Amino acid sequence: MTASTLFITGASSGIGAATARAAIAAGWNVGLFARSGNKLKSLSDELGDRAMALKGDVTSLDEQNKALANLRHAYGGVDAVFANAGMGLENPGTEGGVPEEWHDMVHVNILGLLHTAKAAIPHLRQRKGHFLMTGSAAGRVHIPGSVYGASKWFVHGFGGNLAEEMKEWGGRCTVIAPGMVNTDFFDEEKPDKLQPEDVADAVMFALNADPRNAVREVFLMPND
Ligand code: NJP
Repeated sequence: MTASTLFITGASSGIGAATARAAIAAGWNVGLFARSGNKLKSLSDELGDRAMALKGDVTSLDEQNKALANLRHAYGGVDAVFANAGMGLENPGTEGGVPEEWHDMVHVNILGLLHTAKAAIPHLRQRKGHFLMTGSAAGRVHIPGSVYGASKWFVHGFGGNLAEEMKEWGGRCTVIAPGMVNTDFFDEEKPDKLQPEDVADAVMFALNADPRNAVREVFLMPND
């Protein structure tokens, strides 16, 4: 049987890189998309022939269209896409927030996700495929003044709407919503929080569910 193929944005570190490792272990091909070409190269070297480094920026629809076309050319099609690229803010809150930082974050967390979906759907439609996106615990509760959290509320709202759209042709859509995860997202280590492998497990759970079962959201929290 031909291996299925997963495109991952934000694959150069943290949750995206852990998911790439889990998917390879489960027999998938993976396309690794992020801006850091050197990190993608070393990860694809580690993962072998079933991994492809695809350097690009999620804020560019064109770069994602090209990456997905290259991935399809290499492996014959794209069965699943994990829209995981995202960034936080140095300056939290609304009164204390910095508009230039909001601008960059909205372009990655919101418009980048929309571009990933726009680029991915034509591929996924051909295979009744699966679109997953990284939301957040911060997209499920209200946090005082959090603009980052509000960007993840967008992810959760869009995820539900996209699930309804994809259902029309048999596709599935899942929001992966973790609490704090020990990744480069933070400047210091978070050993007591979730590990990126825990989130990768959640992605694989949703991907592996029987096709009759559309897992709409996986919400996971550190048990500390
Ligand atoms: O963090 P990190 P995570 N174009 O910093 C990429 C969400 N989340 O794994 O481009 C393309 O290791 C960046 O790659 P590069 C969070 O909001 C986290 O924790 O090379 N890619 C890197 O691969 C985010 O959505 C926590 O710099 C771009 C990746 O994004 C997702 O989890 C909790 C890009 C970030 O990896 C993965 O973050 C939660 C661009 N323009 C949700 N900009 C948590 N860690 O606690 C960034 O609820 N990337």
